[in-house]
Amino acid sequence: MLIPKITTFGLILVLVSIFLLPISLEKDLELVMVKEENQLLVIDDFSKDPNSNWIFLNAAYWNTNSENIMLTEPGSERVGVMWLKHNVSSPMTIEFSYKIGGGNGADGLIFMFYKDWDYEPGIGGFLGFHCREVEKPCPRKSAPGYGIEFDNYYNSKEEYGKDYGEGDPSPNHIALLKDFIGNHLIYVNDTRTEDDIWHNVRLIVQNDNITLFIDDEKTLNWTGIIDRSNNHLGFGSGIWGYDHQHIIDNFKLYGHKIIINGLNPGWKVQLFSGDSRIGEANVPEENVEAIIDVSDISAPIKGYFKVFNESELIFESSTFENIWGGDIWSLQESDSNDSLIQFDDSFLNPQTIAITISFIGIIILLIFLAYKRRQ
Ligand SMILES: [Ca+2]
Ligand SMILES: [Ca+2]
Repeated sequence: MLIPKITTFGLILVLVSIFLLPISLEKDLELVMVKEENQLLVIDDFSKDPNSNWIFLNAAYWNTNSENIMLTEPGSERVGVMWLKHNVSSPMTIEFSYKIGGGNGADGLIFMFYKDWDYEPGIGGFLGFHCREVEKPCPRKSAPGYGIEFDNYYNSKEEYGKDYGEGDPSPNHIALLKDFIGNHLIYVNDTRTEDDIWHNVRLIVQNDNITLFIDDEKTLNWTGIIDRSNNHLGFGSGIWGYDHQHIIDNFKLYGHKIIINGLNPGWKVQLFSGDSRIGEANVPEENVEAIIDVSDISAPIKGYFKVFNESELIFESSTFENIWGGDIWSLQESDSNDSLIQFDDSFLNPQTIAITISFIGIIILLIFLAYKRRQ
């Protein structure tokens, strides 16, 4: 009577394991959101040697004590320029802080972008934006590109050079320049050009719009066709006879799109910060990625993702501290699901239990069969 009981017991174990296996397989399809890369992102507070990211020219140097960049300091007839080593021609957001002052005036600093860097930076009121024809002849558009200038000294048309044309609009102005130091596409008169106080800049360069915030206040807004044929960015500053300090710090460069791949056509991704949904995108037909526009959101974003298939929420990520425009994220199955035989998690997981029970059941059946044959 014992033998049928053993057989039944073995069979029950095998059946139980057959029920448990699908549960364990379903658990295996756990998803995770993983950050792949961000090729655009540059964050530099200048606390570490910046020479890996930047090229420094003339008077510009890394101030190791105050951990910032001195573009120009008191002296005469100086220019300081720094260039980011990698090229950028896409829409972007730039942030930095600056402080100008401490001396008896002049000349200002400039953030340059989509710019040609193949020239000798001009001193004084030229801010290193292009060459200075006083030293040697150079054509007006020898180093085309854009600049956001913080100009604290009035230069007349004559001072900029007769051939060039335009002069400064006022002694203190913040302006968007193109190609030439006297070509102000748009400007505002503003005393934050030499008040010896730190200010925070956020510059948003979109496809056809440039918006400048200073201390979170919208200061310039310009719309038009933007020439992206040059791809360098950096800073310049010049002094002539006066001697302000021109210092920058806390540089950030990031993009306007977050790409999430590993999805299916027709799915949808939402980006949340706290309880508020700050971005959303659908996966187009015959595609596997969603692109969320975050161009008007200051980064880094502390937030999380929700992924929906055609009808329902299928995944919600944990909260990430640092989501940046330009990030590429990927929805993936979590690592521990590649093989059925994987015991590294816990011996109590359903998959392990199912395999173990099944194994015991088969052993019992084999013992029973061997026993029967010997009889
Ligand atoms: Ca000037
Ligand atoms: Ca100017």
